[in-house]
Amino acid sequence: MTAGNAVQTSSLGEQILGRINALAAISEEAGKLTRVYLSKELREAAELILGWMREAGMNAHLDAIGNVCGRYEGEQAGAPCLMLGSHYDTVRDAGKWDGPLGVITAIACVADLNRHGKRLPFAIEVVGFADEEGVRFASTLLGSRAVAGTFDEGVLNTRDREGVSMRDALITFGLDPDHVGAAARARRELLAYLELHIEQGPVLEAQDLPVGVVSAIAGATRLAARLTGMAGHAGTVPMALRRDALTGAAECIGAIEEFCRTDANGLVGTVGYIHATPGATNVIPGEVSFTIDVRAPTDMHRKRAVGEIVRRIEAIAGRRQLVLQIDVTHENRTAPCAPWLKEQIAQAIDAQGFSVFELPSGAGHDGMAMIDVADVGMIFVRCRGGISHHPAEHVELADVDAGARVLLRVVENFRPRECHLSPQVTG
Ligand code: HGY
Ligand code: MN
Ligand code: MN
Repeated sequence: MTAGNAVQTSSLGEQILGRINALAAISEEAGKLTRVYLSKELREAAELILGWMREAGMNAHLDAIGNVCGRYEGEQAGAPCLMLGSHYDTVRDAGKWDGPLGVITAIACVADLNRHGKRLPFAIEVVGFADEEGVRFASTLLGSRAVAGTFDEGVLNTRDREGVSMRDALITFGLDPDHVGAAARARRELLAYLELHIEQGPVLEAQDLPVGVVSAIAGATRLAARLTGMAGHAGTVPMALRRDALTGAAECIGAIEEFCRTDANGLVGTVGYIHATPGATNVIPGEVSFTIDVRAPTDMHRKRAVGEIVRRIEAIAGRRQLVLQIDVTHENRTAPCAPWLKEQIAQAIDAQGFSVFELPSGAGHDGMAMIDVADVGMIFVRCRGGISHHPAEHVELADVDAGARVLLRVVENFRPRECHLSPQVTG
């Protein structure tokens, strides 16, 4: 896509699809898509995205935490902005749409404005957040928390599985860990934060709709558990005398699944990672670490569930004479989307000839952090079978195009809130 008055030779969707594939080629694993926070592949992806932003007529830079940031001025330079965005990091063995679709679609919308020489009464900023998934370091939403001014500098000392601290990883990436605070923005600079993202669930497909309006983003609690028993000889220690950390963990994991499965109110619990040591066939595991991800439609329900899950794990550990260490590593409250933004998204969907359908997000998004500095709106795009966090993640070209046209329509018809138009808006 070239800036200026280039003839539009392909649909928005086709241009977006080409860039989705280009970005998906940047991975730290051959044959899989994995691009974690502060990796050299994330840096390579950042340079590619910054180039696209500049082609679209934006000033673009990497901010102090590693987000890619582009700005397209309005009629008056320096005006508050409508911020569009999503994340450009991925989970391990990821699909190519989760995150990048929102970033690339936002850039395509700005490029369309630029191609037609359009300037709006406000600026448009596009941000690609550097760490929404929280794969490398236990915490998550690091990029959007930095922008929202809620970044906890204590996480700089967390280490990845290779023992590299976030502090050192930032330095290797070319950033100054003591300078992360410079990424923070003031509320008065942002009219709203608007994110387009794949649904990552089956609801839009079941409704036979290409797009939807997000009502709220479900909160999440992540925990790290460690069970310590006694390693021993697999051939000589009688079963009744064992303190096997791995069979203890297995009972805990079964208990988590059973508790969530029998809950009637949408509770979900996941153990996504487990590691047993010493890890030899003929040695009884002495220590096991595993993660727990708990989500529910309301914060109260989730917190109650986390309390009950911890109690059940404590009881199992006690009965098996295992030492338990369990910590909350990350917690995000449910983030409601702003009614005035939902209304403008609904109008854009209707104007594009689609039925308006509102749905909650079970997946977490950067809007959970951005809500601390701006009102949040989200547009969901249908994905095949609701599959996500999996290489089979897929969006049909027509839906890519539909999402782009809806986002562009919201942007071109965006009406800031009255409070933003009065000069005394404070930060
Ligand atoms: O885990 C989530 O819900 C998001 O994809 N990071
Ligand atoms: Mn994700
Ligand atoms: Mn995502």
